[in-house]
Amino acid sequence: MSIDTSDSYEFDTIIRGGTVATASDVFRSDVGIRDGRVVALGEGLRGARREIDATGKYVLPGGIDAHCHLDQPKAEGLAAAGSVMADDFFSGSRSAIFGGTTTIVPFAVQHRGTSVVAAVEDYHRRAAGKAYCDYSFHLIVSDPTERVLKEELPRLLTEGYTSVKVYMTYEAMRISDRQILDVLDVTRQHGALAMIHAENFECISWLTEKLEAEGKIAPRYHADSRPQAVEREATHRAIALSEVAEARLLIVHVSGGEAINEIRRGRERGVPIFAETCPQYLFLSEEDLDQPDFHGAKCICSPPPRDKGNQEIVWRGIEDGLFDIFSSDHAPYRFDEDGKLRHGRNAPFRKVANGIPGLETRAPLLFSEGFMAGRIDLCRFVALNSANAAKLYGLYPRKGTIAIGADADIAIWDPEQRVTIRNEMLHHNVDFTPYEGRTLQGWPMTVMVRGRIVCDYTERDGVLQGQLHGEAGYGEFLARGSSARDKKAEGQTLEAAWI
Ligand code: DUC
Ligand code: ZN
Ligand code: ZN
Repeated sequence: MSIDTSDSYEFDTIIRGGTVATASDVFRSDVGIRDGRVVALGEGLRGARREIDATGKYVLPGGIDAHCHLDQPKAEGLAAAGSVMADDFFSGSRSAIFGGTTTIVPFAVQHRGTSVVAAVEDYHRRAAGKAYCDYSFHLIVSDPTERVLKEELPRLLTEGYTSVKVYMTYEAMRISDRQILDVLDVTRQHGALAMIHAENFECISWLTEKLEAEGKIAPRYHADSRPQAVEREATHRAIALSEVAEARLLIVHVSGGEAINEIRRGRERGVPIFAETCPQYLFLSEEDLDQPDFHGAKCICSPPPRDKGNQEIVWRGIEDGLFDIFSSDHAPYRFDEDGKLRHGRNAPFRKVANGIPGLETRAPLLFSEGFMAGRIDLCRFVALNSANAAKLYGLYPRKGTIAIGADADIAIWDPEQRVTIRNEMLHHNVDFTPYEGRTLQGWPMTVMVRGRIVCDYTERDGVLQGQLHGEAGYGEFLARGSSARDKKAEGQTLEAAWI
């Protein structure tokens, strides 16, 4: 990097000589940045206070992790009740930037008997002054009262909280089909997007009781309590509800082939369904739940990781456009008494907090095993890593692309870096990563949020050393617009629907 101290310069920064990619194009270009935005693209740009040499590197939009849980207050009736989330906005956003992610969208959660507006206010307090990157909130509605449906949601949806998650399972969070229809009706009217956790609650509780009666309580039985049929049925029902309500719906954390088939069928009927998957469904399997000394609990998440065959099916959905977005579902519980071990090392799987960490490893895993391994091209990587989330959640084109006028949220990836993931190199507050020891090809070496370098890496003796340059509190809250247009015709990708 070089810095010119003279006063007259056209750009604050030029990123020189890299290969720039968006969700639609890959081109050689310098990137000129002024006042936090991209203001020029082209070769031979001159006149910047600071230049970054990106020769041999990929200059990509910063990642958007549109499904992560940070500093969520506890609710009774969840496996996590009593467990404490290890990451707040401070450590969570710090971890995000070191993995090339520059926008995060966690959840403001309404618990039963409380107000959604109050949940949003509480969540703003939790985020204030702490974030290293920009952030927005999805809403979670667990109690869709008349007041919520008629007053709170209409107000919040127009104030920039344009996505609402509902649950079909978890005692404390689930709402009925009728209530889901009510929520979908409100999101449709406001051009917002509903998100759904699709698993059949009755099946899970029936199976869990049966397994417990047979003494099958170890972490590996978590997978048996939530087989694919449980997810398939709920996915089918969720799609039918979306069809009936004529409302767009995103199925979050899709884990395997059976739910995927339902999504394909729904789309063939023209239902406006969007789909998300997560690294755990590409890189973990039910075997990871079967580690000794209760270590399998580290990989308990819902839906559970499936078998290797399903990993391949999920990869196909990554490759062929079935999946619109790729999120971490970061749910940070330490392997200690505050987290996964809250009820001890012999606790039944039912009592173990659900969730795994992944904010920092999400984008590098997809870059390495998707793009570098030749499964997807760079445009598809950008689409899954950031552009589609920006479009779906009303942040595009401010976020999710490198274009004139866009925020200069940029990650400069070095495809030559070979990095073995170790928890000690990560910046979250969780004491493990499920990807420990996995070697990746490529890493985001310099990360910018609105034109400011928030972190970068140097290499010493073959090991990457991360440096934090950003400040907690630099990250801004993003009020969002309404989401991208419907997927109109069957088989149409989000990219095509956007044009
Ligand atoms: N499942 C969820 O639905 N949310 C958080 C983590 C998890 O495993
Ligand atoms: Zn969920
Ligand atoms: Zn989640």
